[in-house]
Formats: sequence, structure tokens, C-alpha cells
Amino acid sequence: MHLHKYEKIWLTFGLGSLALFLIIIGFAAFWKGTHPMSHIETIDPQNVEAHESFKPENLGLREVADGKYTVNIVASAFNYDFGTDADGKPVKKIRVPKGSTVLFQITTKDVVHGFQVAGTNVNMMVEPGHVSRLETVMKNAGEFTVVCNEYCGIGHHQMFATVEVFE
Ligand SMILES: [Cu+2]
Repeated sequence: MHLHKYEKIWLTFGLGSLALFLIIIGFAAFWKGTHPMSHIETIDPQNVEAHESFKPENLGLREVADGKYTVNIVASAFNYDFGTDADGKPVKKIRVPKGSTVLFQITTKDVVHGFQVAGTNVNMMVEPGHVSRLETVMKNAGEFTVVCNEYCGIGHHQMFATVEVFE
């Protein structure tokens, strides 16, 4: 079979790009730990408080075992509810030690939101009617901004919080 020179170049380019993108996906999945969320568990978005994890008193950071934490969050337009602190003020910053394992559990009461902890592999879509979960190890110290990366309305830019990983 005779192939024209330009056709050979084009085929090489096409197959090369395919190989490159597969390598990038493999790197993201196996090295960086980026995986799709499960979305297996459903929840009534009108009544998220009925779920044990999303009762107002169970929101926010909790140490469940030595070096293991759970963070329960309810997203709504335009806020992340991490519960309240001892003074009754809304929590906007959570602190965990470096190297700890953190399970983020989040749901939404209204529309689709995002939950990305910029600079880590935590990046979830939060859909009404579903519980999004992601467990990760906080390998690097620093302050990481939580942002909503799904446009959810006029106050979208006001949805943020901070995760501080200390040494
Ligand atoms: Cu948003």
C-alpha cells in the first residue's frame, strides 16, 4: 500500500497525539490521584438535614481517628456551610495537620456547584440529590483556597473558603 508522504506525517501526528493524551490521563489518574466521583449515594435536596452527615451540628471538620478527618459541607447559592464555631460564627477556614487523611463529603440544596481545593487533587462536582465524596491525603503544607468552579448564579464568586494544612 502506498501512502503519500504528507499522509504519513499526518498519521504519525494523529497517533502521536493519541499516545500523548493517554499518557497524560494515565499520569493524572495513577500519579496525581485524579478520579471521577462516585455519585452513588442519593439524598433529598429539600431535606439534607435528614442525612446524618449533614445535620447542622455535624457540619465542618471532625477528627474521626488519629490523623483521619471528615469534613461535611452543605453547598447552596452562594455559600459553603462548614457549620459554626464556638462563637456561633460561620466557619470559613478549616485546619488539618500535614499528612492527614481527609474525607470531604458534600451535597447541595439547590443547583449544581463545584468544590475545588485549589492546589490539591480535591475537585468535585456537587449535584442536587447526590452526595459527593473524596478522600485524600494532605501531602503539602500551606493555605489552599476552596472555590466553586461551576457557575451557579449571580453570587458565584462569593463561594469560597480556606483549607490550611499546617506542619
Ligand atoms: Cu458557583
